[in-house]
Amino acid sequence: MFEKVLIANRGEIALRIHRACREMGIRTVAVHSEADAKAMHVRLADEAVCIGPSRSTDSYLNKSAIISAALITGADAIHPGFGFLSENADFAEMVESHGITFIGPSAEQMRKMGDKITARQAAVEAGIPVTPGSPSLDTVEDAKKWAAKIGYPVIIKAKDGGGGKGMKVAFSDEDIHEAYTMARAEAKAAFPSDVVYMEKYLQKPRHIEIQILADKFGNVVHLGERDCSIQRNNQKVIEESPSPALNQEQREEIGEIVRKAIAKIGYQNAGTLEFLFEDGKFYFLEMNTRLQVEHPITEAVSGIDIVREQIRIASGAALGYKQQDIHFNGHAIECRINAENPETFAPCPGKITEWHAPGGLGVRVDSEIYSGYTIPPFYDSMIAKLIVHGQTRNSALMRMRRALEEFVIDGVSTTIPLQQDIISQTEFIDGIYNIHWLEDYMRKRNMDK
Ligand code: MV4
Repeated sequence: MFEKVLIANRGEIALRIHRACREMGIRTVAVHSEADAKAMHVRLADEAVCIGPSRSTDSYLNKSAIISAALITGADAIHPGFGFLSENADFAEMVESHGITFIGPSAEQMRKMGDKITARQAAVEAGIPVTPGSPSLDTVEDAKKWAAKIGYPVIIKAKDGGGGKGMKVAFSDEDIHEAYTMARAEAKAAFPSDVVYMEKYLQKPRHIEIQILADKFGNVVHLGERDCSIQRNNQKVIEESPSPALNQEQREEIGEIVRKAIAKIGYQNAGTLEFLFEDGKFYFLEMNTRLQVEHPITEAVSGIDIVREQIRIASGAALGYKQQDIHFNGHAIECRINAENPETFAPCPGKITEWHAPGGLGVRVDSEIYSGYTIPPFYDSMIAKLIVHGQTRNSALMRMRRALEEFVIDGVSTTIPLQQDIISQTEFIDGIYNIHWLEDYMRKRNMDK
C-alpha cells in the first residue's frame, strides 16, 4: 500500500481524496496554485507544495511542476481527481516513467477507451449496444452515403469533441452539407483533430451512465447507474441513482453486459460508461476513464467508497468482493451548488461571509468552503455538492428539499434557488424527464417572466 499520495487537483475533490487517504493511513501531499494557498485540503494535508500562479495552465495543468512536487516530497502515487490532467494519457505515462503510480487506468487504456471512435469500436466488439453510426467521414459524399444508410435524423460529432461542442444535427439531405462542414470547421478550430463521424440522432433520450470498478486480476463489478439527464449547456445540474426510468430487469441486463465487456477489454481501475437511453434501449456514447463529479450518489446507494477502491486497485490489491456481494440500497440525489447568478449563470466569485451546511441522517456535503473563504475567479464555479440518501426516491426528494432550505451561503449568489425550483416541478417529481427537459423548462419559465 502507498505511504504517500499526491493529490493533483483542487476544490471539493481534492478534499474528498485527502479524506480517503487519511482513513487509509496514507499521508497526503497537496499541490496548489497561489490562489489556493488557503484551501481546506492544503491546510489538512501532511505536506503542501505551491506549484505555480493562479492560472490552471501554469499550475494544475503543469505536468512537470506536479511531477517535480511528487519527486521532491517522495510521493509514491498521484491521484488526478477529475478534469485537469485526469484523462491526459501523456501525463499518466510521464508519472509512471518517473516510478510513481498513476491512480487510474494505464495510459494505453486511457487512449483506447477515452477516444470516442476507438471506444465505440471496442464497445461493438465487446457486445455493448451503440447507436447506428459511421466510421470517420472524409467528405460530404461520405456523410450523404452514411446518412442514407443510418436514416435521418443524424448527428455529426467531432472525434475529439466534448461538452456538446462540434456536434451538428441533420434532418434531411438539405441539411447534411452544412452540418458536415460546420462540424468539421468547429472541430478544426476547437480540438486537436477535425475528424468527424456520424450517429443516428436520438431526439428525446435520457443520459444514463454505469459505474464500474476493475482490479488488476480481471475482477470487474458495476455499481449501478446514475441518471444525469438534468443538465443545461452540457453541464450536469442534478444527478440521481438509481434512474427512475429503469426497471430491475433493465438494470441487471445492462450492468451484466458492461461488466463482461470491461473484463474482456481489460480496463483497470474506476470508469464510467455513458449511454443514451430511449424507448427502453441503451446506446453507448463514450467512456470516462476517471472518477466523476457525481460519484457520491453511487457511494450512497452501494456503500462502496470509490476513491478508496481506486487507490487499493492502483496499489495492486484485489477487489475482494464479487458482483453478488454488492447490494443497492435506497435512492440518492445530488444537487451541484455553483457560485453563479441563478438567472444568468455568470460565475460569481467572492468572499463567503456566512456558511452553514445542512446535516442530519442521509445528508452529505462535499465542499472546501468555510466561512471567510474567498472563492477565486480562476476556476470552475462549482463550490459544493449536496448529496442526500433516502430509502425511497420520495424520501430522498423530501430530504433534498429540507437540506436545500437549511443551506446558508452568504456573500455570493448560488444556484440553490434553481435547485429548489427544479425539485418542486411535477415532471421532476414524477421522474419523467429527458436531456432536454431543463432547458425547455427554463425557456418556458423565462418566457412567462
Ligand atoms: C447524442 C445525442 C443524441 N443522439 N448522440 C452531447 C455531448 C456528448 N456527451 C454527446 N451528446 C449527445 N449525443 C446521439 N446519437 C444527444 C446528445 C446531447 C446530450 C447527451 C447527454 C447529455 C446531455 C446532452 C445535451 C445535448 C445533446
